[in-house]
Amino acid sequence: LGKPKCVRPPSGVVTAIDPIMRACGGVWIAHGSGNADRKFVNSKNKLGVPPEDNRYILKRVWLSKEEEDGYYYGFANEGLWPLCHITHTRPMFKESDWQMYKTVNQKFAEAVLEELPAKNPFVFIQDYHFTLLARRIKEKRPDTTIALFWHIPWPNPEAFGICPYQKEILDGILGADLIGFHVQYHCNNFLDTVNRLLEARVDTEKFSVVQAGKETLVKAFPISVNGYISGNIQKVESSQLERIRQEFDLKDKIVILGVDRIDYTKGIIERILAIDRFLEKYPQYKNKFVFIQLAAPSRTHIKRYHDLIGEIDELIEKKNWKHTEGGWSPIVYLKRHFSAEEIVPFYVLADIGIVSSLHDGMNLVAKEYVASKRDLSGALILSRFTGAARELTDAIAINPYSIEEFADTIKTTIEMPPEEKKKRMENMRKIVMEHNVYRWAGNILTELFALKKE
Ligand code: ADQ
Repeated sequence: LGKPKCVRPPSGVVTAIDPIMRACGGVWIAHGSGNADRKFVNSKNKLGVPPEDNRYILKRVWLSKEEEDGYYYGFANEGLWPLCHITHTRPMFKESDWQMYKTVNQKFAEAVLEELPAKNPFVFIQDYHFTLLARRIKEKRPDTTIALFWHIPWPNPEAFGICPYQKEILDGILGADLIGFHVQYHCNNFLDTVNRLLEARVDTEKFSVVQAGKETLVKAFPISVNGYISGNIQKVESSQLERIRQEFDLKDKIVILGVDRIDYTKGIIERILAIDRFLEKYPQYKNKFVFIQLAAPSRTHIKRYHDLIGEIDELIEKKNWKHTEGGWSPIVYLKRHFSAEEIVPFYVLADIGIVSSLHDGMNLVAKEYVASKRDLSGALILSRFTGAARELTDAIAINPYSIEEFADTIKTTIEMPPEEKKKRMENMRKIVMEHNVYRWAGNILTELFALKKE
């Protein structure tokens, strides 16, 4: 309907990899899931991106509806995603999904093999959708050097051990020469899992796995955002801020913000319950703040996600009704996809950013919020169960499962002395600016090239 629009998906992987591809060039091979994607490729299924200034090539792999269902919605997102996140959502393993997952991994392997140069090929695989890809590529082209980055947590061996296809998955992953996780803890879990479930030698000094004479290095590379480094900083006009203030009646109000893909791992329900409890305990804050939640629906064909959208709608409606007073309601819920340019003014406005994931590999929203605070204003409330919490130790840490603690933390954060907030923000900004996503990619690629030389 209407004119096709180029949309960047609300995904941490895209946020992180796109700037790297823009800087380095190359070919990114990915599923074309947009409904106008077929219109914008050449006869080789390729196109230059971004559309206005082609910096790299996107090669599309087309999946049938059955393939997308079994591989993406089924095995990857109903199986592996809940398996790796400890959120008490039961993983579902269906044999038919697994078969489709294998088929699609093979299809991607073929798409990669077609692109490999004759000499010294390097491949960088992203995420849990492609556990079998490295092995499939190596079978045909053993001279390829391969890194795999795992963007989500890796569970302990007991948790992983319920997966019926554990051995094939581990063996597939170990086709890579280098495996990256966000934090050391996930590396340790991975090595423990391999040690327990496979016949392979784990070298606990080098942090590597040796299997059939081939070594795979396992290392932590905490991912990041582009750091809004100079030249890349988006200028936010004060008129833009004023417009948002007027639209949502924010004048003289404390602004609290959440920005998420709608996913049960992100702790959105817990956040609403904490706002509710905060108002019950500290009614003096009625009419003094507004909590804005930007939320992009995602994976909506999966029942758990579909149900969650309904649960959040209902809960917000209920809590707003409970606390509404003279035209004021505590929660503004904007349920749609926002472009990066649209999100930044909200970050700039927010006095408090909340990231309350129940479990999260890293969480880039936390880092985007910090990166946007050029004037050192604001404060970040951050779940202990995110990878980001290991680096951003100046955030105000919460356990999102404890609604009581969460509610009290909102109050403490509002009342925290401005100098302390400023100091904390300054420290966090140093970390995000220095350890930006270019450094992340640089570290992985340096490691990978060194392996090749060996
Ligand atoms: P995600 O689970 O997608 O990523 P996250 O790292 O928070 O989570 O990234 C989300 C991205 O989507 C951010 O760039 C954010 O700005 C954007 N976004 C959020 N809400 C949006 C909305 N309403 N509209 C548009 N965009 C929106 C996975 C892992 C994370 C890990 C990343 C990168 O789950 O733990 O940090 O990969 O490795």
